Amino acid sequence: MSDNIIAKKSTAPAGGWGAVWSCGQALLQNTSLTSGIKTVLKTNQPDGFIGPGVAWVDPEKTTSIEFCENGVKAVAAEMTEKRITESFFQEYTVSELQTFSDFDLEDQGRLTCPLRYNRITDRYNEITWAEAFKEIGAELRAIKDRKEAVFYTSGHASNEAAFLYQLFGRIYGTSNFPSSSNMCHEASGIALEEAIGCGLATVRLEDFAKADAIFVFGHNPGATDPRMLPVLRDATKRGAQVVSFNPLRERGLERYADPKNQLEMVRFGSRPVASHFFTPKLGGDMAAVRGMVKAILAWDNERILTHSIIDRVFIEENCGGFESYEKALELTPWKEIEDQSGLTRDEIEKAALLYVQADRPIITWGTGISQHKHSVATIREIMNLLFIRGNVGKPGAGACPMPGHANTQGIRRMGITSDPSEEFLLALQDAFEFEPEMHAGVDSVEAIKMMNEGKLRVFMSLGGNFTRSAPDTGLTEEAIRKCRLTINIATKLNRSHLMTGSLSYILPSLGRTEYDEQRSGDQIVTVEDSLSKIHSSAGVNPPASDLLMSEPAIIAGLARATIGNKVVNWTHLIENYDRIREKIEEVLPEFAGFNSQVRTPGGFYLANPIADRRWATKSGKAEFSGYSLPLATAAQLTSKAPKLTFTLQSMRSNDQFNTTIYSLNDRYRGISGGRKVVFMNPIDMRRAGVSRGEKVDIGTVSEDGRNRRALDFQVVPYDIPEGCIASYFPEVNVLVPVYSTGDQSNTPTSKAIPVTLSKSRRRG
Ligand SMILES: Nc1nc2c(c(=O)[nH]1)N[C@H]1C(S)=C(S)[C@@H](COP(=O)(O)OP(=O)(O)OC[C@H]3O[C@@H](n4cnc5c(=O)[nH]c(N)nc54)[C@H](O)[C@@H]3O)O[C@H]1N2
Ligand SMILES: Nc1nc2c(c(=O)[nH]1)N[C@H]1C(S)=C(S)[C@@H](COP(=O)(O)OP(=O)(O)OC[C@H]3O[C@@H](n4cnc5c(=O)[nH]c(N)nc54)[C@H](O)[C@@H]3O)O[C@H]1N2
Ligand SMILES: [Mo]
Repeated sequence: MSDNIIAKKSTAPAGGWGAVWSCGQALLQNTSLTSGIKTVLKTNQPDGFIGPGVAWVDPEKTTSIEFCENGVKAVAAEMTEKRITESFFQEYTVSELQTFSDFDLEDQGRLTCPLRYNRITDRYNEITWAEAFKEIGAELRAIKDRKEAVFYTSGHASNEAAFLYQLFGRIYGTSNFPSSSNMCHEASGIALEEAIGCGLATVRLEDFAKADAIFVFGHNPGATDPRMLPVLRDATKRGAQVVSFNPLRERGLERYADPKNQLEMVRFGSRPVASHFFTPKLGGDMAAVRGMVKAILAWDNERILTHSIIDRVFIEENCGGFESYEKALELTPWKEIEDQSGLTRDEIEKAALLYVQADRPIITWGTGISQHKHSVATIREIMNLLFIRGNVGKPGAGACPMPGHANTQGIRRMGITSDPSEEFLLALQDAFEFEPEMHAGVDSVEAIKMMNEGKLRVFMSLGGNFTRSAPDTGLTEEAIRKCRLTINIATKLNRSHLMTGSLSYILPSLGRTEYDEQRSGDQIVTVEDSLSKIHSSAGVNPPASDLLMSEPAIIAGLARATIGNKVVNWTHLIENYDRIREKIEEVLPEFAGFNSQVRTPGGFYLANPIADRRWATKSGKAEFSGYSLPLATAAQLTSKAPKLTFTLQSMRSNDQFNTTIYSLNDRYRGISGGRKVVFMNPIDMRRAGVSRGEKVDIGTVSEDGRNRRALDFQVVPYDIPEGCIASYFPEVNVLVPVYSTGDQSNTPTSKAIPVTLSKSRRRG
């Protein structure tokens, strides 16, 4: 793809013809329109498969085609008619492939056969599955200290695959199970666990229909959760308030045209989505929310309204820590709140009023909240705001983190974590009669550090694109290359596969859209959406190649070759995935009746203890938190640093799914033809002496002496708070320092990177 960037303000609504056109393009690029549409119609339907990459699904609506731009593009990408065969690897060495763009790598099409890297020729060669399993098994067995192996998982994997994967790893003897969740919504799980004893959304889909206010913090559903737009728009239609907290006024929250609404489409109509926009500085949300609570408590004390606006009964009966929280509020002056949030007291009070006027508010949040240093504290503050009016565990109200991958929540439940509960490990021990390693393993960031120190020697990846999704691209690539053995289970070629260890393998798997036939017949797999509903998924297309194996079958093959069939009869399990689900049920009681439930059309909900206000915290109460505001958010550094410093956030366009780039356009933000752009406030542009269209180099303000630079980014003037700038993930991951992570969550601070800008030296 060429790089001729045009930046023009966009006025089109989210969804609408833009979405239809963009989906048509994606289908045509990859496959024929007829077969594409046929498959798309099966996405998220009861007898179909769960779209690759949507965590917010609603297959209950069986009468209408749930239109999801994300889903269509992911399906089109997976259905591509392009194939990579061995001749491709005969043509290019791995070093040559490294000069390909990420888009061009994935654009080669589906992987079709197992591949082994040959260091001498610097090429991948085709091998048989039997060879692959035998060689990898022998290598893994030869490693004495099993804790030197890392099993990474992308949030895309099914429950069945994830469960087998961690089981294999734990029997093998490691506890290193980093995942994409470590870089995504880790902070949400931790904060919710601490606050209410359950790290998941407290609401279900039906609650959104009852809510009279929906607060959307740091989330861009127009691009990243299009399925949420009709829900928000319906809320607006019935008079509910939709309130956005985001440094950017995202198009998808401004206007939306429903591609399913024929009248609207014919008339080129659209409707507003959010009713109110607050634009805090990056990292300023904790201060903003604290200000809201401070205002509400003050109104309550002054008896401004006739009735109490604090639910003291709820607090008394359910909560701990309210007094110390009140002290923390007193100790936070308005000046600090205004400085840090970038919002005025008036604005914050307006938001507070919207909140108290609602009887049933839901607060949702995205990675704009979860990828900061003080994310856990910020989410706890959001919970404080909900608690003061008893807005948790009541219909139509509650908290809802919005993680993105189709099964982020499910893989965690299946045990993909380096620090599982003792209860989980003991249940696993009972069900399979082995002794799992009880010590915590490494998460994604720790894995990078330890691989770099030469302390980890095996990196296996179930999906994902670690070297692009992880922080500090250069350092992460070096880290992977230091490994003795790397194994990638994947559908398409990506850059991570080119970062080879001494020995490297690529194992090609079936995609979600394809039939998965095992000994007992066609199989289904399951995923869990972010509202704790389990959906089954069955492919509808023939596999891209006869040589592909399913993810569960690949894991079983590797496990059998490494640790044999003694502890677990992998061959037996894989013949019929119901047997895997029986084992899941044995380990996780919430899955009682899994195999019959899974065949219920529309899926089934796992129990939500919060609905009955059962708080599984240590104290048995819902806990207020009393953190002080962070000493400085990155945006505040700008005034103190010697050189003009900005806070950079890395975000997504609607035409990418994480590291997979579908096109160089971001139609909602008016960008076409390239992604190396940096969005800036015109006042900051003047300060920095740069003009529209000019190219700049971005450099991280380094704390470890390492030089991190991203070159040649085109400046785009934009409505964004001063001191804050924005660019795209993964292009700017080179700038995200591995040492800068969230307190407790250890998630890279991808939404707050302190950087400086300089004019690019190269011309053109
Ligand atoms: N099309 C598409 N859909 C996707 C994905 C994709 O890559 N492409 N990825 C999937 C995944 S894995 C995930 S986790 C989700 C991610 O979904 P989002 O969380 O919506 O993803 P981002 O694009 O990173 O957007 C972050 C949003 O937060 C805002 N923001 C950044 N920092 C702050 C802050 O400090 N405060 C506030 N209030 N706002 C802030 C940004 O302006 C932006 O609107 O999307 C999922 N869906
Ligand atoms: N700077 C910055 N970094 C970020 C973020 C950010 O906002 N800013 N966001 C973070 C977030 S929220 C996340 S979730 C992570 C994502 O991190 P990852 O999960 O590691 O990355 P993805 O791009 O989702 O992985 C895509 C790859 O998965 C493979 N794949 C797709 N479908 C399948 C399948 O069916 N089976 C198999 N085996 N493989 C498949 C394809 O080969 C594709 O290249 O990135 C994080 N990194
Ligand atoms: Mo994510």
